[in-house]
Amino acid sequence: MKTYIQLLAITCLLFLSCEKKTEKTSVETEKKDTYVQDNYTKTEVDIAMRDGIKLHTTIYKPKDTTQNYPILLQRTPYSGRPYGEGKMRKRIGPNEHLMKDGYIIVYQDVRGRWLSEGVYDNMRAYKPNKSEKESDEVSDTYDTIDWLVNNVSHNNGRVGTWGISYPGHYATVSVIDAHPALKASSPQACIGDFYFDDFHHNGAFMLSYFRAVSLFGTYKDAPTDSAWYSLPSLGTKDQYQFFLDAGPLKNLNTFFQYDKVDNPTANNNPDKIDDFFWKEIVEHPNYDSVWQSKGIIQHLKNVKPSVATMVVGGWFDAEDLYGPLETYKNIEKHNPENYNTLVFGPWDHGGWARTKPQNIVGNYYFGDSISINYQKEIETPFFTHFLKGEGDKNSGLPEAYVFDTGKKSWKSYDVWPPKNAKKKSFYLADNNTLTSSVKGISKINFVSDVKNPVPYSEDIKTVFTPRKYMTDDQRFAARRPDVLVFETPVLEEDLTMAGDILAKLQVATTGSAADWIVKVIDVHPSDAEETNDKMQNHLKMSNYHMMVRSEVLRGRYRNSFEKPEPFVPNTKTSVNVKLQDVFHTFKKGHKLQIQVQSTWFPLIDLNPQTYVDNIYKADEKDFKTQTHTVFTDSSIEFTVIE
Ligand code: PG9
Repeated sequence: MKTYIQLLAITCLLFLSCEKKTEKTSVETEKKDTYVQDNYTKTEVDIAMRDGIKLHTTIYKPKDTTQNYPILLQRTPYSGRPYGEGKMRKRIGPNEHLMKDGYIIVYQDVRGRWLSEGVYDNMRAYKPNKSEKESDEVSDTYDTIDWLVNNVSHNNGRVGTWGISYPGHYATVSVIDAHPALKASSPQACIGDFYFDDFHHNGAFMLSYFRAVSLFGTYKDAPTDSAWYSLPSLGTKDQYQFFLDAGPLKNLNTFFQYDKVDNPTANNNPDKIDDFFWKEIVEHPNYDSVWQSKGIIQHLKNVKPSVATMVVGGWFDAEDLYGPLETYKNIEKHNPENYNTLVFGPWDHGGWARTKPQNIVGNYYFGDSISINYQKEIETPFFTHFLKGEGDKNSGLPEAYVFDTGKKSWKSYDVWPPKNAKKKSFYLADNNTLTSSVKGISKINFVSDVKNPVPYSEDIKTVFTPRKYMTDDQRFAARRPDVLVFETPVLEEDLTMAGDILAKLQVATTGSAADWIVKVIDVHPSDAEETNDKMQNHLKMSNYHMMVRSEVLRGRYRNSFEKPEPFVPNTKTSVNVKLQDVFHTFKKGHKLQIQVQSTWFPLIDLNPQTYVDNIYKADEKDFKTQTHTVFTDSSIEFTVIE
């Protein structure tokens, strides 16, 4: 039995140790936060491109000048700030290990952004046959690397590029007509094409991106260190109701000086958003030469073998999934001799760059230290090997390092999709079933009400870009009459999907236009373990309907993204919807479920369901409720590993 004095002493000791720990933790945090200040110097230079335009470039150099260092370069539209003497980032480089290993780390404002000169263009088109003084992002990158290796002291002549999302796109750009000093590039969640990444999915406008349009759509008339654009304020957090009340897309033109943006002049009227990008979206609803010229995937045919690439993405990335998958596959396809690897984990957009101990996407928990281990065991060795080490193909890293989001474990393959993957089809049958063969052909009808579209999420909130829905529970949708549900019986053995998915729908509509959304869902058993104490209160893992993959096809583009076609009313029509790759085991005891619907609001805009030339210019009267039909000889073709 402890005496009062003893208890008092223990309490004091406990208090002191906590104090010490808190003090130590805060000192430690302090130490970590001043690491860059303590170990790097920062300079800012304006590098002249071949056409004379100067790009603002921020250079962090190790203070220790007893050795030479590789250069790690990130080109970004999001600013290389902080600007100004003595103002430094607390973290630099792809991760903390590389920051501490010692690199010259460079951030550059791309042309037309922030403190760089020039006029910005989204996904600025690559010009293969430029004249000497002509420029594009490829030449800007080449000129930048050339200046850096010839002007920054203590560099070892080897350069790497990296970036996530738009910066990831500029990393992809760096491997085209690459500078000889470029030895390694890691495009991560890299935008491939704005018609299939971010703002559009297969012809549908990502209405949930509406507020992001302004971030990339307004001109500035001089280098600036403060934002020259402003995001539209919707005046409500209920994005579903706001956009439903707003009606046709044309009613949103009021957020932009839609009629003024013919000439890319300065936006001298700060109260208004003078948005050239909105006009580009509105005037080009089809996959025409404007979007095609900006896509980077088509230009990945001659990547020098001297440039090693590691493409990184997240299976639940709501923004850029097409980009990294197509970037990896096209480098692989057109440059088979190159060192080109793939890392895809259980992450949302950029999740692999975070250092949170728990890896959770939305309400779904995948495990601890997944991104922390990736940074230490994959990303750091990649750059070390090619920028400081041997630089040969023996990096010791796998060709495809992919996370099975059902088993919650990593697998390495020497090719992606895996060699032994095979196609396996399920048919959308009566009585909400998925069957392995067609059991007669019947019709399943549903009313698609444009006044009551299917929500894409249960959450009442306004997003800058969508994110969480990619693993969200789909029971709320399954219980709507305008969402068709098809599912297997409880699986008696694991079913592992590894690769892309193709929904081969047989449909009809009373109208002349329709969107087709397909969702692949992992139905968890009723006794599923509650693994996430941060889950939204109204949810439980019991019977959790986890979204594994989803995609839309705007039906007018079923035969061509360039040449839209109406549906002939009440006529059975083939519509194929390609869904991006997955790596997911539907475990024994779970069920595979498919949902099919025609609205997904406001993730995407509403289809009028009567054919008009340009939905961005449709009128209220064009929007009509229709009855759609799915025939039971529709099938879903999966890529599976037996
Ligand atoms: N790809 C992402 C994005 C692009 C455009 C608008 C909003 C987001 C990104 O760069 O983060």
